[in-house]
Amino acid sequence: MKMTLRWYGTGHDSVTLEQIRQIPGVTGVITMLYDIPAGEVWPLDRIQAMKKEVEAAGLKVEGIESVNVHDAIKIGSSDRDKYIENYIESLENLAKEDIKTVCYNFMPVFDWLRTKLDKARPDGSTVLAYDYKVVDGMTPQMLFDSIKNSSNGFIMPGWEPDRLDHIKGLFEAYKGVDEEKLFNNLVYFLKAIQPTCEKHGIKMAIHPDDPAWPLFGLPRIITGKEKIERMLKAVDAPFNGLTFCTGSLGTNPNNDLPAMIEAFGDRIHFAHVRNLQHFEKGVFEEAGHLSADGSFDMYEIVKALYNTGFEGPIRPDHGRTIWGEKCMPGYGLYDRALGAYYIQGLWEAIDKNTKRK
Ligand code: DNO
Repeated sequence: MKMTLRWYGTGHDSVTLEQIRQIPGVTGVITMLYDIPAGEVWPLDRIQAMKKEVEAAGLKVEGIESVNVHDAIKIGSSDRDKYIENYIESLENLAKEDIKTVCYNFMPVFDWLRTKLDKARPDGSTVLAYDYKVVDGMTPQMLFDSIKNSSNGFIMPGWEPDRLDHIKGLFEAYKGVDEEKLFNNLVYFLKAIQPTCEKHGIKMAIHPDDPAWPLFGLPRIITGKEKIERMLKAVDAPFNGLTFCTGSLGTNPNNDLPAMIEAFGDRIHFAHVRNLQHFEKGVFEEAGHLSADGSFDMYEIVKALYNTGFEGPIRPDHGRTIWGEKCMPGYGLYDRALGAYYIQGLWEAIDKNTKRK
């Protein structure tokens, strides 16, 4: 595995490349061109400049999170091919710079959802939290507003203002898009980009839906073992893979994370490793990465990744906000650095133990 940290780019992130470089074992970043709206081509010169900046700091661009998919593709509207062509051009430009792991998601209208971005933990840290009762009592617009107002002034990924402007129209446009239709639109998209991905060795890593169930009547299709297996089989080629995100799939306590990792095996192209604490069904909050701080067995998760021979990028995910840091909720330096350290500690112990047997 290659240990990485997600980085939003100069001007968007409170964390610098120089700080990331000082976390032992972290050799690369997962980044994106944050200001390019979904559907537009990523210009080659912008990719080159971003890569140059990362490499000047002694790090590597290990992958992109995310090249976002335009809603026309998810809806399957008549103009989708134009957006697919743009997507292919972005992939080609990335491949020219040898950037070949691409994370994306296929969630309608919005991306991940939490109902509170600054929930206090008993230790005084704050975390992102979810409570189904809050979601039930709010409209999507209210949720957008509450996320915007509690993000410390940062633009949260997946909640960019250009989405806010279109939310009503988007809900209209998704009418008639049920689970089956969304799935077929994903397959159409994957088949269309397949030749480009295979030509350049690009690994597409779909991100699971977070939380792993439908919201506001919108379908969600990357939520559990059977559905993911169906997706992997529908376009059964190595390029079509997964971002294994423990924090997203783990929102549903019935998802057996280590078993899923073993089942998906080499179709996992990218790993997000973090911990959640579950309370009642549909009520959870994010925790420190340490097993004892939450509900997941992080040792079993890392061991399962190790056992599949995972060689791709891995990153700690949403951290707690600790030690007075002023940062984008979930994406501060301190707790993610602790997470990176911990995951590497588990990996080292598993590796030595395996080799000595
Ligand atoms: C949130 C992230 C998501 C993720 C996208 C991938 O913190 O986990 O925004 O990056 O869903 O496309």
